[in-house]
Amino acid sequence: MLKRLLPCSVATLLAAASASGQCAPRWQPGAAFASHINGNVAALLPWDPDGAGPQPSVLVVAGSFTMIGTTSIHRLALWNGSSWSPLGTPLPFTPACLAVFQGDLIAAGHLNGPPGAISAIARWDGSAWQPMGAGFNDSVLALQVVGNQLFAGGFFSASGALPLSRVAVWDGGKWANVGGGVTAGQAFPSVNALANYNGHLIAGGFFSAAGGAPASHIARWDGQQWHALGAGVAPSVMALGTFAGDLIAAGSFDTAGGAPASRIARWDGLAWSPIGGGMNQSVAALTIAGDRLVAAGFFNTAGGIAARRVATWDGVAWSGLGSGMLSSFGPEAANVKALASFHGEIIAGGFFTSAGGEPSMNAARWSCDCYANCDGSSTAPTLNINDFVCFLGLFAAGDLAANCDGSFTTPMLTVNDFTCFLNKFAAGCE
Ligand SMILES: [Ca+2]
Ligand SMILES: [Ca+2]
Repeated sequence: MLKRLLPCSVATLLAAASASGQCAPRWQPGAAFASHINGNVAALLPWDPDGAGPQPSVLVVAGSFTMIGTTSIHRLALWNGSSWSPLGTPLPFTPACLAVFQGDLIAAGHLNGPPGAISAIARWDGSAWQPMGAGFNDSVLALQVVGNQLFAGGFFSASGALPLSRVAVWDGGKWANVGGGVTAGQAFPSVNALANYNGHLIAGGFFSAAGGAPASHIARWDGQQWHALGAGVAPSVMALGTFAGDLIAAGSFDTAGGAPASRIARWDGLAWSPIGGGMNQSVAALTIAGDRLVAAGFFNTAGGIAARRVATWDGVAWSGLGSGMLSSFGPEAANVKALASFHGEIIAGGFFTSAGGEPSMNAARWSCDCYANCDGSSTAPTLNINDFVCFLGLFAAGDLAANCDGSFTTPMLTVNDFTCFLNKFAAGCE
C-alpha cells in the first residue's frame, strides 16, 4: 500500500507543504504519549531523579490507569518525552497527588482496602516504594513542601493511633498534628489543596474552621498557628497556586472575600479579587506556563468566552486552548484534574478522549510540535521526504509515535495512521 502511495503523494504534498519557524502551539495527537491511557490521570509532576546529575527530568503521571499504549503500567508512570516506563512495583493505593521532598518522589492518594504497610502514601527511595510512618487511614488529596517540611492534606483523621484532622506534617519518622487541623461543624471536612505562599502553608478545601478559629474554606499556617484569609471563599476550594506574587484559589466557589468571584480568585495578602470574570463551572487544577496562569477543570467558558476545560490568563484576559477536551462518553463527561509544565509544553490530565479534536486519552500535550515534521527538522522546508522515512521507520518498529490517529484499540498501528499522517503532511506546519 505504502509503496504505491508514497511517490505520488510525496510529489504533490511536498509542493503543498511550506516551512514555518514560528511556534504554533496546538493539542498534539495522542501518539506515544496518550494512546490508551486506560484510566483517569489525577496528578502530574516534573521530576529530576538525579538532581544536578546528567539525567534529564521526567514527567510523573499518576492515576487509576493499568495500561498505557500496549504496556501494562499500573497507576504511576514516567514519561521521558518519547516513551513510558513504570517505577518499581505498582503502588498499593490509587495516587491522587505527588511531591518531591528532599530529592525523593512522594506519591499519595486513595486507599483501595484497609490500611496496610504502605497506607495511602509512599516514598520512592531510588529503588523501591517505602512507607512513611503509619501513613493515613483515609484519602490524601494534596502534598506540599514548605521550607524543609512536607505537609499532607486530605480526608484522613488519623495516622496509626494518632488522631489528625485533615492536615499533617512529616517529622522525619512519623506524621504529626498541624495546630489541630481543620473542621467543618457537623459536616465531614476535607483539605483538597495545599500551597506555599511566601513561606507559609495555605490549606484549601471544605471546612469552616482551622485550629478551632473560623476560616472559610481556606487558611494559612504560619508555623505556630492558623489564620483566616479575610472572609475566605465559599463553598469549596479544589486547587491552589501562585501567580504574579498573589495566591490563587480555585474550586467550586462563587464568592471570595464576601463578593462575587466565579470559581477562581486571587489573594494579595490583604484582600480578595476576582480574576477576569472567572469560569462557568469548577476549576480543579492550576499551573504556571511561562508568564501565564493555566487553569483547568469542568468549565466551558472563562471570562465569558469559550474555553473548554482549560484556559490561560495572561494578567489581562482569559484565552481557551484550541477547542479543548471532549469525551466519547458524553458531551459533558470530560474533565481535567491535573496540569503541569514540562519541557516547554502544557500537559493536561483527567478524563477525556480528545483534545483540540485530536484523539488523546486522559492526557494531552499542548505543544509547538508539528506532528508531520516527524524528524523534528528546523530548516526549510520543514516537511520533506525525510519525514515519510521517519514515519515509516516508527511504524515498522511498532513505535506508538506512529499512532497518528490516536486509535485506542488493538492493533493500534493500521493503514489509518498512514492516511492520518498524509493529511497532516498536506495540512503543513503553519
Ligand atoms: Ca522534517
Ligand atoms: Ca492507529
